[in-house]
This record gives sequence, C-alpha cells and structure tokens, in this order.
Amino acid sequence: MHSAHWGAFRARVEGGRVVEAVPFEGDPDPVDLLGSVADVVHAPNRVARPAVRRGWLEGRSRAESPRGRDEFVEVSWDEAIDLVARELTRVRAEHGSEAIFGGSYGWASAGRFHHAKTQLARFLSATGGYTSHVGTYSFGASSVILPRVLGFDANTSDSHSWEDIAEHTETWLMLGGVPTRNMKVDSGGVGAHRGARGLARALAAGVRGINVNPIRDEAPDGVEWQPIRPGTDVALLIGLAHTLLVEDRHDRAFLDAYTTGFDRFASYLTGEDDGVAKDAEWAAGITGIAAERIRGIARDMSVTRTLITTTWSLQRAEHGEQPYWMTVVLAAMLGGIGRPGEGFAFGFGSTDGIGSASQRFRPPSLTKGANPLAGREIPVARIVDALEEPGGSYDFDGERRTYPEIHLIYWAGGNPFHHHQDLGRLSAAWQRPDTVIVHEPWWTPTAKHADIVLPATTSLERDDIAATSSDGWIVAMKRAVDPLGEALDDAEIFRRLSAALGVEAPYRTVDDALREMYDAGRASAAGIGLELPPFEEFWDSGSVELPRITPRNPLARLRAGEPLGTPSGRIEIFSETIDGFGYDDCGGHPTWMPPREWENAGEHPLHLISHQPSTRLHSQLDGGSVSRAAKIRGREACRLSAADAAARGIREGDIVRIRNARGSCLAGATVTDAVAPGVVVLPTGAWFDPDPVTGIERHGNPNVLTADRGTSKLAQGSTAQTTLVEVERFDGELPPVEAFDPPRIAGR
Ligand SMILES: Nc1nc2c(c(=O)[nH]1)N[C@H]1C(S)=C(S)[C@@H](COP(=O)(O)OP(=O)(O)OC[C@H]3O[C@@H](n4cnc5c(=O)[nH]c(N)nc54)[C@H](O)[C@@H]3O)O[C@H]1N2
Ligand SMILES: Nc1nc2c(c(=O)[nH]1)N[C@H]1C(S)=C(S)[C@@H](COP(=O)(O)OP(=O)(O)OC[C@H]3O[C@@H](n4cnc5c(=O)[nH]c(N)nc54)[C@H](O)[C@@H]3O)O[C@H]1N2
Ligand SMILES: [Mo]
Repeated sequence: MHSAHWGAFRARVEGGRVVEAVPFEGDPDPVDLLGSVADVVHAPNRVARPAVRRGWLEGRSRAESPRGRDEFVEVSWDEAIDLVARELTRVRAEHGSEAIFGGSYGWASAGRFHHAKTQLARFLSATGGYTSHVGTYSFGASSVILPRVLGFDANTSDSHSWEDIAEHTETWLMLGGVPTRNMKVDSGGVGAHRGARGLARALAAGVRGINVNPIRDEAPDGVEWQPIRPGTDVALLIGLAHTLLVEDRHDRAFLDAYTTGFDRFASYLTGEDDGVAKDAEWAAGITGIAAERIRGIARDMSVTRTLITTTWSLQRAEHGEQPYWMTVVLAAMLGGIGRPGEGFAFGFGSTDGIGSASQRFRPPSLTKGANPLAGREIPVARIVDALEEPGGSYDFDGERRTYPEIHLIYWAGGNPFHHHQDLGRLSAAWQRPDTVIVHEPWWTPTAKHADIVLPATTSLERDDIAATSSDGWIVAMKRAVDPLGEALDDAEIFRRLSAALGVEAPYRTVDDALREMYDAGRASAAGIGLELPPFEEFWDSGSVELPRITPRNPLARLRAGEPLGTPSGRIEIFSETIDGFGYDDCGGHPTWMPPREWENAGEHPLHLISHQPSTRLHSQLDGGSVSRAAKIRGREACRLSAADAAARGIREGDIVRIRNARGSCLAGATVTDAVAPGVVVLPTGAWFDPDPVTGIERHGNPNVLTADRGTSKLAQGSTAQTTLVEVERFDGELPPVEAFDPPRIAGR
C-alpha cells in the first residue's frame, strides 16, 4: 500500500523494482498519473551519491564555473555531512542565521513525516533559525486580501459541497472554469478521487454553467463557453455590478445588513468619482465580451440562485487581488452569500478536495518547530528580489520590510527552477549566494544549479503516512523497495547533520515518529467524537477512512448575526485599512488597473497562459511515460487558435519558438478551436533546459517567459498569468533535449 499527491495505490514489485502502481481499490476514480510512477523511481537521472560542484569544492569560485554549468564530484556521505555542517556553522558565525534561506517552497512528497520542507524547517529551527517565506504560489494574493475583506482566508475553506450545488444552484458563473485536470491531485495524497464525479453530478442536476475562460475545454461539455481576454475578469465583474446597480437589481437589504462601503464603491461604478461609468460597454472594451451579453448574464444572475466560483489561477496575475475581491463584492450585491449553493467559492477545479465533505480534525502531520527568526520571512515569490537586493526595503501588507543578506540557500522538497517566474533572472540571481545545498531524488534543474546535492529517497523507499483533512482517508505509505544508490531519507540526512552539529535529533526511530504522529491525529479525531483504530491495526490494514460530514459555509454564521473578523465585522467592500496603506496598486475598493505587461503589447501580442499540467504534478513525473507521451518531438505541446496559427504559418505538429524580451523556449504546436484567438497555452512543468550556446530553452518551460513581479504592494504574490509573447515557427536545426540527462560527474 502506498500513496502520493495523485492518489493511493499498491506498488507491484518484481526483483526489487517497482514495476507498476496499481490503483487503490478504495478509489472510485483513479487517475492516469499512476502510469508514470514506476518509470521515475528507477530512472537513470536519480542522484546516486552525494555530489559537490567542482568549482565550489576547489575554492568556491563562481566566475569560471557558474552554477548550472559546472561538473560535479562525488563524495562520501561522511564527507558531505561534514561539508554541510561546517558551511552552516561558518555562515551563521560570519553573517548570522538570517543569512540562511531555508524557505524551500514546494510540494515534496505526500508523506507527512518525510515531508522534506518540514524536515528542513525543523532542522534549521533547532540549529539557530533561518530566513523563511510566507505565502504560496498557489494563492499568494488572495491569502492576503481575503482576511482583510472577510476576516478569514476562504481559499480552501470548502464552503460549498458538490451536493449543495446540485441541489440549490441555478446559475454557476465559473471564472477560470472547473478543470477536472487539476482534480487529479491534492496535497498530502488522495485516497478517493471525488471532484470530477461531484462536478458531473452537479451539472447533471441541471445547473447552467458559464465557463468564463480563454480556453473552452476547461469545463465539461454542456457548460457554456464565454471566452475572455486573460487578466480582465475584474472588469467583467465590475461591468456586471454596474448593470445590477443601474437596473436596481442588487440586494440592498443584504448590502445594508452585512457589508460596509458599498456607497463608495457605487460611486466608482457610476463614474461619480472619476468620470468613467463602468457600464457594460466599458467592460466590453476591456474583456472582449459583448455588452449585451454582459447585461444578459447580470440579469439572469439577479433572478436565479447564483454561485460565482473563481479558480486560484486568477490571482496569479498582476493586481491578482482584484478579481478575488470583486468576486466577493458581486456575490454580495446578488445577496446569496451564506445560503447553500449561492454566493461565492474559490478553488473549485483547483484541487480534488474542494467541494467534498471534510472532517474538522487535524490529520497526522509533522510540526515545523519554532523558528527563532519568525516574523522576518520574505513573501514567497520575492526570492529573486531578495537575492538581488540584500538590505533593500519593500512593502508588504501594510508593513515596510527589509530583505535579508542571503549567503546560503538550502532547498529540500521544491523546485524553484520549475516554480519561479523569469528563470533567466533567477539563474543570474542564483549565482550570488556563497553556497546552495539541495536534497533531491533526481537531477532536477534545481539540483543541477546547486553546490552540494544530497541524494534523497523517494517515498517508495521508506515508511510514511499520507493524509489530508478533506479526503477522509489516512493511508499507510509502505516501503516497497530499497533506497536507490546511496540515497538517504531527508529525515536521516538531518539526523546526521544534527549529530555533527551537536544537536539532539527530534525523534528516535522513524517507527516511533510515525506512531507519535498517528496518535496525535487519533487524539484530535477523538476530540470530535471519531474513533480511529490503534496504530498497529491501521498499519496492518494499510488505510482507514473517516466518516464524512457536510461542509458548513462559514458565511452562514454571518446571516445568523455573528460578526466577521474584519474591522467592521462585515464584508468589506471598502476597506479603510487597505485604503490607509496608500498603495497605488491596491486601493480601498476593487478597481480595474491595466497590467504593466500590456505596455509591450505591440511587439508581443499574444497572452500566454501557463496553467497546471494534466500529465504530471508540476515538474514531478515529467520524465515518466504519461508526460513524455504527450510531448511533440520531445517538447511540451502548446495550443493556439487556427487564426493565430495561420497568420504565422504554423501547422499542427510544428516546432515553434515562443519568445518575449525575457527569454524564449521551443514547444510543439497544437492548433485548436478550444483556445481563444490572441492566446497561447503552454502548461507548466517541462524541466528547464536552456541551450548552453544559444540560451533558448529547448523543452517548453513557460517560466523563461513569465514576469517576476509582485501582484501588488499588498500581497506581493506571483504573477505568471500576466505574460505577453510572440510565437513563430522554428525552422532551425532542432537542438537535443538534455533536461533529463544528469550533469557531468567527474572522478577526483
Ligand atoms: N508559470 C507558472 N508557474 C507556476 C505556476 C503557474 O500556474 N504558472 N503555479 C505555481 C504553483 S501554484 C506551485 S504550487 C508551484 C509548484 O512548484 P513546486 O512545488 O516546487 O514543484 P514540484 O515539481 O512539485 O517540486 C517538488 C520537488 O520536490 C522533489 N521531491 C519529491 N519528493 C521529495 C522528497 O521526498 N525529498 C526531497 N528532498 N525532494 C522531493 C521533486 O523531485 C521536485 O523536484 O509552481 C508555481 N509555478
Ligand atoms: N494535474 C495537476 N493538477 C494540479 C496541479 C498539477 O501540477 N497537475 N497543481 C496543483 C496546484 S499546486 C494548484 S495551486 C492548483 C492550481 O489551480 P488553478 O490555479 O485553479 O489552475 P490553473 O491550471 O493555473 O488554471 C485554471 C484555469 O484558469 C484559467 N485562466 C487563466 N488565466 C485566466 C484569466 O485571466 N481569466 C479567466 N477567466 N481564466 C483564466 C485557465 O485557462 C485554466 O482553465 O492545481 C493543482 N492541481
Ligand atoms: Mo500551487
């Protein structure tokens, strides 16, 4: 028995090798990604032994042998542990603990004990502290603005169930669609996939869905497709609000009772404050959606029970706070907030668990430990700013903060050369610190850009427990094969490092730690009257399923007279707090602001959407058969409309070069009527593979094109979706893809 972010399975093992991941019989809807598991575990690009970059080993020279191009020298574990321990000690002594950046963002593996990022956090906290990060790439903007507007972070609070929607919703406005592709996964493992079926049931019940999306097939057939110019949803929502207001279709009683600041927002809508009426014609000019269609949707929403859902992706954009805020405001004007099947919700179609009943107990998990440098974190997506500008100051959620001087980067369980934007800029800034240490099972681009690479086991080489609160399953992740090469568990690496630094290890054996973690989850479940079997019983059976409950909409409390945790106790349509920060890029109420990226529209006229990949999880499993089968001549497939393809002489299957001022990459072209003209789609996750001579990324990684700017001074979230590009047919000699080749490893 085993589990992963993409589902539970049984590992079939032959001759000491995993040969197949057989879907867990408790999963009614297992996903295709299991087909890649066996391939990657035994892949030739596993890191076999500890390896140190030659330039670093021979005197830390950066100039002649920059990170990412140098060769590596293999060393023994004893030597590797000694090098890391000494370097951590030196950096702490010379520059203080804040010089160690251990934020280490990333999904790592599903097991809650061997969660690499958490293991790293515990180790660095116990040995003096470190600079960490706050926030996520998933919902960087909204997790800052929602608490200001609602008093809580509604990104993952499942306010609506699939059953609620089936039973109560009549009109469902789906901003960003409801892609089942993203419901293949959930962080911490999926025992039983429920999302795609829940969606199908809701739609079968007769809900009218409107997929507002530059891409058609991001909602099931039968849902109306409403194309939109990327990044303009806030203008659409404002236009809808204007129609509701001027046609007196808004719920004045709800606004009076439960919100604050509507009148100030209304004068923005009518143009009383800036002379521009934000009517349907105004919105049409920005979004590309006809004014009559906008009026029609507003009227329909005002006379039917309406749900507005917004996928997380919409806030991964310049001013990404705004569509979220405006989703709440429009739902407030409709008045259905807090009623089943009405109001707003986030994250439908962003992961499997959203919309499924969840248990309010703390599933088994590992605590991070107390970081002595808590409070000094950097916003997660500002890592390159921090590397470029030590001591520089910046705005964040009402504070003026200062970047630390980073001398050492320590990463375990994440892949910044996958997840960060503008990888050319990251590659340059990444050369600055004295030392980069990475734990990885594979020679990922991040591992290749490190000085010291420590080989980590995959989850199939160790015992662990997978659990999420939404899923209801707790699954034993049993060791199926021996560690490959000299790989060690992340926890074991930190145990050895702790010993070298004279610090006591936080647990005795893994078995003890798993028991302790499980028992804490069991006690938490008992606290709400749920009985979990004792550890042995759970481990022997391999899984346990908790009874399910119906999620409660936290906003139902508002209607019951309970104030929200905002300064006014109400939904803040106008926020005095945010207004008081005086930011030019996030004011007191939702506002349309054209992105800076559009200033280059002349040269780079196409919007790039880099959504999550269907064939893998981020960069994980990219080397597996499922992901590789979907590539075109070894490159990631991009999609564009027939009109844009024809205008550029591009045919199905051609290799194209996608470019802008930040960089360029190769991709295989797919011509489709499912993508709106003016848009090109390239999913994330192809391993970064720059040509050493031309610099062109050869494999189709969109992050060489995306912009590395904060959403605003408020949240400083990442903004990958605000990217303009040009596409051209690539007729040159096709360079080889070397993404999955290990680096040069030299003898000593
Ligand atoms: N352009 C663009 N970029 C994006 C996004 C987008 O929409 N567009 N989305 C963003 C979002 S929402 C996210 S969450 C990020 C995801 O970014 P990441 O979470 O960084 O991506 P992963 O590929 O999951 O990286 C996890 C890494 O951990 C490693 N790993 C797995 N198990 C273990 C283990 O047990 N030990 C160790 N040491 N390592 C392990 C894997 O090999 C992999 O390299 O990407 C972001 N980037
Ligand atoms: N298979 C798989 N599933 C995953 C992941 C994965 O890597 N693989 N990653 C997981 C993670 S970490 C996260 S955070 C979630 C992310 O979940 P999301 O952030 O919701 O997902 P995305 O795939 O980025 O985009 C969702 C939709 O938004 C649309 N969209 C993009 N820009 C705009 C716009 O400006 N306007 C409108 N109206 N629509 C727009 C896209 O066309 C797409 O249909 O997915 C999770 N699920
Ligand atoms: Mo994410």
